[in-house]
Amino acid sequence: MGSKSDTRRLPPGQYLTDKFPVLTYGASPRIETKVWTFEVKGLVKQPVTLTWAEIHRLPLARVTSDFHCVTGWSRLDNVWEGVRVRDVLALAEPLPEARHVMAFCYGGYTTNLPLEAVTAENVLVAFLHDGRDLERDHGGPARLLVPSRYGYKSAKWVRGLELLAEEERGFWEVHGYHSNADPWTEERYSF
Ligand SMILES: Nc1nc2c(c(=O)[nH]1)N[C@H]1C(S)=C(S)[C@@H](COP(=O)(O)O)O[C@H]1N2
Ligand SMILES: [Mo]
Repeated sequence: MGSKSDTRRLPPGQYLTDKFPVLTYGASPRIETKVWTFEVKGLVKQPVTLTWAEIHRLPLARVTSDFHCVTGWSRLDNVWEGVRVRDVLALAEPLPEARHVMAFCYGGYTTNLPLEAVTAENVLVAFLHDGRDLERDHGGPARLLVPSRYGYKSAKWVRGLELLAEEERGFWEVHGYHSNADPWTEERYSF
């Protein structure tokens, strides 16, 4: 993995920060875990809606990863804990024609990903960051974590996933940000 001063860990055009900036379009929604649910819908055999208690019956997974925002900052060695998206999807049994995913959120934010990107073993519905409950401004009580992509794919206050046959573009992607968003090849903009 290398130390924090190892610049090979920094994708092109990024700079390091030790802070954890908040980057949100609009206000942070407030969702109590009592009413929180996570939904998997679209091209699945068995649509599911999990409560906070139900999703916590899945195995807890821990991922240490670097976070890269397309505006330029990178924060290394974040420790995230939550459940693997692949475990949640397995409950819903995706149909063979499902190829793409739209993540949707409390507050209305959306972001799209290829299905194979969200079934990677380090993609989480994350509840904890650096050992503490996820702060509300960082997406608490739960956010998506997609380490392989720029930060805008890590949807805060995530409310569910819709499985799709064809790609649809999420909030920033419609506004010209790259649909795939690989920081190592600087997939920042697409139009
Ligand atoms: N719901 C929601 N999720 C979001 C955003 C947002 O505006 N709304 N911003 C994205 C962007 S651009 C980034 S870089 C990260 C920032 O996460 P942070 O605020 O925890 O640092 O959240 C992503 N997830
Ligand atoms: Mo971002």
